[in-house]
Amino acid sequence: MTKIETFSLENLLPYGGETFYFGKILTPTEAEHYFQQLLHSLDWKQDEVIIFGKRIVTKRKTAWYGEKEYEYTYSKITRKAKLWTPELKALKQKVEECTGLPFNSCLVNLYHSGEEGMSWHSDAEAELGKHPAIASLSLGAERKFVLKHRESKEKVSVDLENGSLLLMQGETQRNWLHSLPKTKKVKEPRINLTFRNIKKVKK
Ligand SMILES: O=C(O)CCC(=O)C(=O)O
Ligand SMILES: [Mn+2]
Repeated sequence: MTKIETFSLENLLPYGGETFYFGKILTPTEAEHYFQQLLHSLDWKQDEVIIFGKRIVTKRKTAWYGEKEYEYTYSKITRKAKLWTPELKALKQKVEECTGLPFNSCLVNLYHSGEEGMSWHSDAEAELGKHPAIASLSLGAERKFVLKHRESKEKVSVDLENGSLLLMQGETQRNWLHSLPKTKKVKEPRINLTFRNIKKVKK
């Protein structure tokens, strides 16, 4: 029996991929503890992205960790992973227990408020292999997460609660985009951890 069956989870997507919402896997006390620990201990960087040829420094901060110093490229930036901190290792183990899947790296995002978000994209980098599984753990402010089918444009949304886990797998990255819309309603910060499994190491 897979973990998905054990939790009797239903696929949020009507076709073209598999995305499961596990709900809260951490207690509010654990979620608050990890939020504070990560906020103060991770090596946060502001991303520089190139949009229409212009170099823009995002307000959102990111941190990139793993079991090796993997190089990872997203939005045309390549970064070298730092090695797991004790908190990230503990969270990785928790996420592996819940999903039954292995993860060797994690991209962590810090949104200071609802004024920061992430625009439409998919996590289909070559390093992750053909059908990447991505486990997304949320801490802090509850935010809406939206998936949009590339062809039909059908949308599916889910509210990511404090301490909750979402898993995207199978064909999800190939057929669906996802985003974290900005919102004026949310004033509180949020940390999101996307655990990934790097298959091919860049030479
Ligand atoms: O913050 C989120 O929930 C989404 C993050 C995300 O899509 C990513 O890091 O690739
Ligand atoms: Mn993503």
